[in-house]
Amino acid sequence: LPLESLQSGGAGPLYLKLRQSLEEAILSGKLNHGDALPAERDLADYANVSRVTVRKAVDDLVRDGLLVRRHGSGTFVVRPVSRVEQSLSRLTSFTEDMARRGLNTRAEWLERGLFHPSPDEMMTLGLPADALVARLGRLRIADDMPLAIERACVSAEFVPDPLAVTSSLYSALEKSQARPVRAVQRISACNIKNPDATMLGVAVGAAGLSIERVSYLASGRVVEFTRSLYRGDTYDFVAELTIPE
Ligand code: 16G
Repeated sequence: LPLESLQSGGAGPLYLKLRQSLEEAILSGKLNHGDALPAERDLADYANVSRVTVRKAVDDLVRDGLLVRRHGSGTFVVRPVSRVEQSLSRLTSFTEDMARRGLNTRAEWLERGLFHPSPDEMMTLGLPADALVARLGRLRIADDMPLAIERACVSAEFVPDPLAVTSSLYSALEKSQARPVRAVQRISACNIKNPDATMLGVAVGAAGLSIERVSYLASGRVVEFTRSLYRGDTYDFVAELTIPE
């Protein structure tokens, strides 16, 4: 690592210079994705700076998603997911989308259970006041990179046992013959606030896409009302346009 010259070269706080050297090492491939970062003490000795300086530089890179801390095992270089290009005209599931790209998905559950619907959910799903809904709130992660926070709401008829949904919601719906065939999706820009920013590993205020999907069965009945927050720095939504008749 080209850290020897930190003390001498240029003005500015040391931790920023260290941050920049580490970032360059990551981007140039000197530090490979998945590599463990040397221990804080070793880095401090090597770069001839204090451990506080090392910690600040590393904190910065963790916040920006280049490094990840794993409890008990150290700090690692994150494999960058190049931008995800997502079609706006195909009704697919997150799990399928990522599998097609060869990425493994996992979820951190934020909420999973049966609830009385909020007025919003009741109206959108067209449910009577005494109905129950399954809420499935997840941080969605592909190959260790958190990409989105999704909060799905479906009638309990279709997902009577939310705890049995361990991976894909759409495959659970398929099992109850209720996989949607059509959806309306609304996308708007937002700034990501906490706690979402921390979960997604982005800076507070970073650009996000807030997406609402209402999906339907062939009968016209609403199946799903999902509110999602996607990272603006990783997603490109692409639609094909045609000239109106
Ligand atoms: C997508 C959908 C979401 C749906 C989920 C099902 C968007 C913005 N959202 O992420 O509405 O609930 O797929 O994925 O595309 P799953 O079957 O992997 O749970």
